[in-house]
Amino acid sequence: MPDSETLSNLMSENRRFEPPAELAADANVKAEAYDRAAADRLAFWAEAAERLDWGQKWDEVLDWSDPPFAKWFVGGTLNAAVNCVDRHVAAGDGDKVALHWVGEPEGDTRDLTYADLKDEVCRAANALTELGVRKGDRVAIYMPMIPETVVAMLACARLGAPHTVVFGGFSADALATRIADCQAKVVVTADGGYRRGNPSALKPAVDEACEKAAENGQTVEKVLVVRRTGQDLGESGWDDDRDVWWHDVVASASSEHEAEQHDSEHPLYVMYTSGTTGKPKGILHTTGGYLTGTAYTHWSVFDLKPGTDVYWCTADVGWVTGHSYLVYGPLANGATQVMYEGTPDSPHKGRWWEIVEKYGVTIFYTAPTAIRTFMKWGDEHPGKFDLSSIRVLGSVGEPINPEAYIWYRETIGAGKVPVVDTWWQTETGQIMISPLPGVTAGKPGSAMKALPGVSADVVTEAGESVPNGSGGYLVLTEPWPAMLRTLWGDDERFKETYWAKYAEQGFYFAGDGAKKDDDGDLWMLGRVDDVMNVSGHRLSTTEIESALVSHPKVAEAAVVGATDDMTGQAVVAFVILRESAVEEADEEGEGEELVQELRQHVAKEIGAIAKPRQIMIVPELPKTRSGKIMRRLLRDVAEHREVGDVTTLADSTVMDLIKQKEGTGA
Ligand code: 6R9
Repeated sequence: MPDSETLSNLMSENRRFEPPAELAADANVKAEAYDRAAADRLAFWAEAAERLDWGQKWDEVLDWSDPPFAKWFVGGTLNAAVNCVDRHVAAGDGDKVALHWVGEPEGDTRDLTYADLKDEVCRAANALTELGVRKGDRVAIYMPMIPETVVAMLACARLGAPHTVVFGGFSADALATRIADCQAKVVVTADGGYRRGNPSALKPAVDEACEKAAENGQTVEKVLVVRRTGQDLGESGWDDDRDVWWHDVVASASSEHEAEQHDSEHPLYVMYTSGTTGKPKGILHTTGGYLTGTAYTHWSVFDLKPGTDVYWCTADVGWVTGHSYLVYGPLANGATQVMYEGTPDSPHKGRWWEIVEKYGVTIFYTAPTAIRTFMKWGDEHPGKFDLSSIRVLGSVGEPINPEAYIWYRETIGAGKVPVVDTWWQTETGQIMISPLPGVTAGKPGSAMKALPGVSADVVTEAGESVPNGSGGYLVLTEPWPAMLRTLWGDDERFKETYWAKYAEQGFYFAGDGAKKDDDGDLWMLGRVDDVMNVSGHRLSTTEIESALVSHPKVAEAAVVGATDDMTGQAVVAFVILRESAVEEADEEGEGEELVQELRQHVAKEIGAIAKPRQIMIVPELPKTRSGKIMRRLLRDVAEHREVGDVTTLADSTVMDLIKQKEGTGA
């Protein structure tokens, strides 16, 4: 839980921003939606589901007879890819641009209309079928931000083969674990993608991952490879029996493909996310409810006008935001959107704003960590471009601090564009708590309140609703359409993680702290468990600790998330070396080389995002008498504070030893 100082700083924020009159007058969703949804929640979601094309209409909106296992739109059938693509073509929007794709190298762009997208998805669906993919099979996707990534996801959805997209920045080990856990038999990848002006390889990591997955009992039968960079394929090269080029098998496939209508509860995808243990959780999303939840919230929260808006979500497809608000929500709504491959500073720090100007982006959705980075880079970069097309700004991934909110509104939004701070999770699938741009008088730093049809509360340890002005745990009190259905292959962990804490009340425990202000509006306060949030990405302390301990020189490790101006939280690790390594480290002069080696090791095991900002080599870790590491004390050290109460430590001198070391191994 955040300290009381943070809380009172937030609570003294009292600026309000009314929605612009014009936007309010023409808004997709008006204030009455809250009352209508409250009066009959299921009727409200049934109406939202009417936004989609169904093969067979459902018999029952929600089956909650076996909680926490929900079934939405029971008996209904639909095809997610048809809803995202074919139906727009059928409705006469085939020539409308679905994706303005922008590659990182300047001038490398492609526009795909809905008709183009339909042809590509059908070809890919035929090619995947040819490669042996059948309904129900799992397909792993490990790709850069290119149109083929979206095509591959939709082709899987079309076939009813759940995809699991693994972020291209993750390591071969992380990919292998995911392939093995969901038993993927096909992997879709690319030779590489562009990052910071250079080609960055992906295929060699897939080769390594396939080998590792095989050791864990999962044989990948086919690897489908998009040629993006044309770079060398690395040592392992090309396996003629296993590897096939996308341009060989997809380009030659037929663009006719008859789509099957799948059951509303048919699995759509598995997305892995960090939990409080070392093993990532495979969040399972299904079809009808997920598509209803993402399409409705994309339309309502961003006030999408599909005929005129140009929407841009900067998230990578490897995260849930890319799934819900780059692929499924926007495409189900027939939006025209921008998709950008590279980093915001390639080749210059105004690249994003140049893209906004070029395509006339009207709705822009990004993360606080990016906003803070732009603040640091200076107003001159956005200042060079015309951003006047923007009419709605969104934020996601972590709490947005009032300073960043105000900068976003002032500098990117010309001091008048509403900012929607959207709270949700991989598990919730859809935005849950957010202002509505045409309804809400926004408060900088507050996600405000649950959307129509969503029920959230802040409760005490005992599950009682806290009064206004108090903080507690964020819970969701009623099921919602895009909710996760279970953890892949682990119903027990699903129940234990999300539903056990408030089993009596039947609440979903989100793992976040929150506070209600005097008006009852919600302020998110970050995770209450051992999950860190670094640049909007979830990382588990345990997972990084396990990675460190897997290094032969490390005996024990403790990881904490320390407050960081730029990334929200940063990873700080405390490491005890094995005896043999201690002597070596001393010889090498305070172990600087070893620290670098350990940082690299974490990058290799998990991915560069997990690399600790700082590693301190310490002689002991602070533990309670029952052997629990007291991370609170380590956080004090990491954040350069006076160390708090040490009386529950088994050995109270440990903190003195650690303090002595502070700064030496950083
Ligand atoms: C969509 C996404 C989920 C965790 C969540 C919370 C944090 C996300 C937030 C926010 C405050 C917001 N979070 N949005 N905190 N305000 N607007 O980020 O999913 O990667 O699963 O992370 O992120 O802590 O529990 P995911």
